[in-house]
Parts: sequence; C-alpha cells; structure tokens
Amino acid sequence: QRRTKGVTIVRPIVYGNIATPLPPRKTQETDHTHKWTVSVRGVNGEDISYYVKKVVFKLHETYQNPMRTIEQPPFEISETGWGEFELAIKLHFVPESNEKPVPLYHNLRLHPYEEDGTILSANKNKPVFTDPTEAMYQILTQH
Ligand code: SLL
Repeated sequence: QRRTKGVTIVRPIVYGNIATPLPPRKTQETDHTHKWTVSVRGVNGEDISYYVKKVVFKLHETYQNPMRTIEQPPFEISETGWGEFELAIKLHFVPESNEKPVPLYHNLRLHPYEEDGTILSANKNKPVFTDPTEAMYQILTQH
C-alpha cells in the first residue's frame, strides 16, 4: 500500500456513556439498577463509518458475551446493570487504511445523576493518520 508522505490527518471522536435509573418495579425483579448506553461518535454527531470499520466494546466479565462488536453506526451498546467498571474499546479502521486498531478506555459511570436523571460521561480522542495510505487519504479527504 503506497503512502502519502508528509501528510497528517486528524479525525476527532467523542466516546462515553449515559445512564438512567431503572424504574423501581424493574429493580425488584433483578439486581440491576440502571440502563446505560456507551457510544463512540464523531464530534457534532458526524458520521464516522466512512473510515471506521467496526468498534469492539469489551464489557466487564460479569456480562454474558462481554466482547461486543458493532459493525455499523450507531457504534453503541445499551445494557442494564448494577455497577460501574472500565470498558476497553477498540476502534478498527477500514482495511484500505492499513492502520492498527486504536485502543480507548472508558470508565462507565452510573452515578451521580443530573437533575433529569441522566448522566453523561464523555472523553475525547483524536485518531491521527500519519502518512496515510493513498486509499485512506482519498477516503478521508473526499468525504
Ligand atoms: C463493582 N468492580 O464491583 C465493579 C464491577 C460490574 C457490573 C461492576 C453486570 C450485570 C449482569 C454488572 O452490572 N456488572 O449481571 O449482567 O462495582
């Protein structure tokens, strides 16, 4: 794969989670207290699927099938649970890019709540493509 030398392209992303308490009736049936969604997005909701092939979320081992792979947008997982933990997230890029996956880490937060009962915990990252392949250069710049 030929590379475009001397070129650096940055595509900022935001990743994080929201959580809402489950209604009391639900929490009596299970020990789960919250519903949560963890997601990876472009800033301002920009579609990232033109250069992101898939996102792998590794949940806490108390979850069934903790490795969750999402291959199209929205790149997110919704679950219910009772505890906070650190998620390992891997961003895989389109094969033309010849780029290694980028590891991300996120502390899933269930508490504290905002006034409306939701919490948002977000992180930013800027995958940097240095000397991208010519194919990736086209993909990134012609979008
Ligand atoms: C804690 N270190 O003890 C953390 C682990 C794990 C949370 C939290 C599982 C839900 C299910 C779940 O909520 N795990 O049973 O499927 O706080």
